[in-house]
Amino acid sequence: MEQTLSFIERKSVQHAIPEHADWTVDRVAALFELPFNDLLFRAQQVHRQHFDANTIQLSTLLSIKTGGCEEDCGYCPQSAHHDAGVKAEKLMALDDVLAAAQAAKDNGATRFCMGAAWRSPKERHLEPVKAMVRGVKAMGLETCVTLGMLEVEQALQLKDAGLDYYNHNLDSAPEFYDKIISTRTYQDRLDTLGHVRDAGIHVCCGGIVGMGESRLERAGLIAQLANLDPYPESVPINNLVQVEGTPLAGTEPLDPFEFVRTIAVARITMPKTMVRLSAGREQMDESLQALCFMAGANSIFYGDRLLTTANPQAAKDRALLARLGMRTGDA
Ligand code: SAM
Ligand code: DTB
Ligand code: SF4
Repeated sequence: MEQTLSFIERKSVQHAIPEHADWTVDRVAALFELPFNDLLFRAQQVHRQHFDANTIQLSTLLSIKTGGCEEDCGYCPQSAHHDAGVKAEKLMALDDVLAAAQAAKDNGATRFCMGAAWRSPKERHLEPVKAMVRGVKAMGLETCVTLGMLEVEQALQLKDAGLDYYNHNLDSAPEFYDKIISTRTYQDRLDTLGHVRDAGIHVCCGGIVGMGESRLERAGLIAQLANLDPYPESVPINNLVQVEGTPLAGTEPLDPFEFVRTIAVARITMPKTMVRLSAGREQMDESLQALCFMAGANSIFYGDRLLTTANPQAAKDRALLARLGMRTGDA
């Protein structure tokens, strides 16, 4: 176990982290077990090798199709299987989406991510979504969509329209997954990620913590992500937003330091990825967010809403970044 190494040995380990390692669950778990300060120190070293540690990338989210989803994801207020008070809506009109993208750009975001509460997009959905991607791209924003499971043909069409990133999360370790979702498998998710990769689209893939999983299961999630070959270009780490009416409401909240550890372990195991401090910031205080930045998070969702739940006000985020002397842009 790494925490039993001497100081000198540990220092040499720090400089010997390979670029594409075989991150066994045990090796990832050993990182989680490090003393907090040692873990953060290592994460900062890795972060500073690859990024400007004072720059944060801003992505704005928009729910282009809200609610009424066929899947039964236990955390999600948009599932038709739960009664979380989210009304099912139709796909948004192009002009409204482009107006939201323009507002996000004017506010300082560099990436615009459009999310749909679908199991997978139907044939009739693809043309309107492609028009949204083309329009957002033409504004000079990076484009991202998250539409559920995707076939390779659909991925190629989105790539053609100018899609930069596809978000599709593994969500949890494989052994925890069945406790959360029954309507699609872990392998379904891996298949979609393969199709996205094959189409030449950047992969945005992460997960949720605070769902009642063990530390070993958090290590299992990170190991899965880090062993994707190549690992994702963007890794959102979500802290469960508990929504009344979803099966996971009432789960014991995660120790905040454990959340910071998860960020640090993602940074160490995926040195060049954008680690996104994602859902859950509204429930965090500013010191905790600052610790997440120290641990290697270099991207946030920026704007007053995530998909259906609240995110910190943009002005509040700007004030926080200013207090920390942090810049925005591509790190
Ligand atoms: N329906 C598509 C799908 O699931 O692939 C795209 C949208 S879905 C809402 C995107 C991601 O949001 C999920 O994979 C999950 O990681 C995250 N998410 C959903 N509800 C959440 C919650 N209550 N707290 C934290 N993350 C959540
Ligand atoms: C991701 O990993 N987190 C975002 C984005 N990808 C699409 C979504 C968070 C959703 C939080 C719950 C909600 O607002 O509905
Ligand atoms: Fe549907 Fe996505 Fe929510 Fe699951 S996470 S219920 S697939 S919108």
